[in-house]
Amino acid sequence: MSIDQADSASLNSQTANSIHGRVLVVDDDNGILRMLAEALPALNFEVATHDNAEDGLRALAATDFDVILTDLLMPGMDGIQLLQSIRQHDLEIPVVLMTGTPTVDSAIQALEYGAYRYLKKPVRLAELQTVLLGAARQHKMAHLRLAAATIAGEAVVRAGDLAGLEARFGLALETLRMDFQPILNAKDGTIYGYEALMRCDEPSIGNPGAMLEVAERVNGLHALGRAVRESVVKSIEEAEAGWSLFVNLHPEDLLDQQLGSPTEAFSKIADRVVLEITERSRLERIPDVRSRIRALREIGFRIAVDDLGAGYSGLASFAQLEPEIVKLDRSLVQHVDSTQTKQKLVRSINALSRDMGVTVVAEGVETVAERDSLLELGCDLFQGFLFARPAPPFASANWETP
Ligand code: G
Ligand code: MN
Repeated sequence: MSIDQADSASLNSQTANSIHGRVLVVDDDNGILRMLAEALPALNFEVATHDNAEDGLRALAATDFDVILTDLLMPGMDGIQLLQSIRQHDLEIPVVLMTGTPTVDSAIQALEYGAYRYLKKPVRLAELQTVLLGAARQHKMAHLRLAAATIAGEAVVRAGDLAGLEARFGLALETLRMDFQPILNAKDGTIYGYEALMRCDEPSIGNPGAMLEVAERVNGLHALGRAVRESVVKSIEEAEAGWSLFVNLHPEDLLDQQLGSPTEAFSKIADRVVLEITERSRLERIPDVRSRIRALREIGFRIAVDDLGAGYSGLASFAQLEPEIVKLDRSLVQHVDSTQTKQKLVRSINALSRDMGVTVVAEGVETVAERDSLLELGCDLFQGFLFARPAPPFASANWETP
């Protein structure tokens, strides 16, 4: 079966802007295919239907889609096998699985291969609409991130001479403290919160990147993460009640049982904290990212994707994290006032983020021209040397030109 002729004809009469996305539906139940071929265009989705996975794959090879909606149990290739085979060449396209007989095993497999959602049949149309709209937006965001990544440059931090690493790491931990850099509200320049940035007195470990690299080599990432969180807890006493504190997480921290446990003092300040996870990090080594993030969110933490555009990992980290906040990478911010490609991209990211209820932080803002351009493009929050450098807690910031 190919694209339903009647449906594509009726779609062509609509304007391109009103289409949320193109959905590929695969299900061996022709009744469901007919129903969706009629219902989805009415909800402004283009739709192609196939009654087996092999034909679905062929259609996918020939045409771009934004979302795949597939049945789980089908004769021949089933939904999980279809998902697996899609993931061999496309890590981003959202795949929604439907099944009348959900099992724990198939749900686990679905997540493992990066399914977007797992829905129980009969699926209500309103629910399907919400899921498909969310999925189509994720797919658009994936494209924007890819475009952003091509603008971004990568700076790899090296720790230098690695002799005596453990001793140096020990000293770094002992002298660890946090500097804080303000994040300002675009609407009035008041303080929204501060990002905590680690500092230490070990001269050979001059920046957070080097510190993380050393910690990684000596197996000290959990120790470092705990020290950072302890330090933030101490500082929060000096912070005004309305401020949020942004704390950088290493993916490895997600594996530390202490993070989010009721015994850790950090959990008690969860509703004041935004956990930043950088897009540079690889999340695929962390099993069950979604449920770990969900658990943190349930305690009250908010999640931010840091350095958006810098490390397009192609691994759907944005979709996995469903962040409340995104922080545009500095490479998008730098010279944005004079670079049209960046302006277009930032404007699109802001518009899509607004649709998704996501707050956008422009970070690394250094000039008034960049600030004014980003304001006009619709960023919500601002951070950068223009307003304040990272400093011991909690210095004020200049919204107006210093
Ligand atoms: O990756 P992450 O967003 O966590 O990095 C924050 C880093 O960016 C900190 O080391 C901070 O000192 C630095 N930083 C903050 N504002 C600016 C800025 O305006 N310009 C530059 N070059 N770096 C900045
Ligand atoms: Mn950060």
